Amino acid sequence: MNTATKLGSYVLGLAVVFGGALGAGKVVGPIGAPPAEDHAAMAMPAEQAKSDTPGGLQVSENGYTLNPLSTAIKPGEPTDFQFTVTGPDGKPVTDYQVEHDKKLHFIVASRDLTSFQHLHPVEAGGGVWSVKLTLPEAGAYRAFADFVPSGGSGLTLGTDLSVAGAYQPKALPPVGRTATVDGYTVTLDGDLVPGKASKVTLSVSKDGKPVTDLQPYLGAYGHLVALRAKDLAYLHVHPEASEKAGPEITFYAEVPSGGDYRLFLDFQHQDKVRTADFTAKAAPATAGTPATEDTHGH
Ligand SMILES: [Cu+2]
Repeated sequence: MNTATKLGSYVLGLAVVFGGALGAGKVVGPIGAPPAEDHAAMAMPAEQAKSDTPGGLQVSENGYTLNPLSTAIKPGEPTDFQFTVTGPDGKPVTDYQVEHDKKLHFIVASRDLTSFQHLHPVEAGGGVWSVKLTLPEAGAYRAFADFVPSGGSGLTLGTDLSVAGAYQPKALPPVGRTATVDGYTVTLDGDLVPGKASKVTLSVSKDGKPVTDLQPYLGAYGHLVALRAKDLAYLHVHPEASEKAGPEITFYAEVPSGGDYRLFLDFQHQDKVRTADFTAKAAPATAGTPATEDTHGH
């Protein structure tokens, strides 16, 4: 991060602090200000330095490469999927930093963004990761490995997976603010604004009643993954540290461009992890776009 960016973040950070102190709902940063990273920095000190290219678009980055060892995957059949991540020395990486309770997070989504899984492979020795993977239907999938090599910065590498068979691509689900899963209703508040850490609040209810006893999952009450439609760019979404077990879970999502995104929220209640999914549209970036309006107050 260069000095100008640091200074910009610092100034914007002050603006956010002052906005909060005055109870202002809207904070307008200087035109052309860099994205605010302050919330993320506070919540997750070990978070990687921000790079301009979104994660997940490359199979190899900074000398690290994702190598699938399993290729033949049949629709609907569990596969012992194995892979390695090789480092700059060409050898499988065996030393990882724990992030969100795990050394490596493994996300698999269908290319049409209608199927999503967040899995945690186990180490099979020698830097080989192993996970039981079932891809529901024939088609094209993208797998992401999200990890921090010890002594390095965080990376998300992506690789395509193919499942042979007749394939019917599905249209992107329509933009919406309500998702239902297993009798739970999850509502989405807040808007994605390109280049800004946008506050996004998800509220969980069941049978019309707010859920206030969410269980911590991977060290937080919810985990959110955002994937950009069309290229499946994988976005870091930072949870806001919270002692409250629902019904609201707050995140700061920073999207790099306008357009459609798929949001996948993992939350745990009554010992089961469920995923609520949404399609959200980010408005195209315009000069002087205000930061996300805070409709909930502090
Ligand atoms: Cu994970």
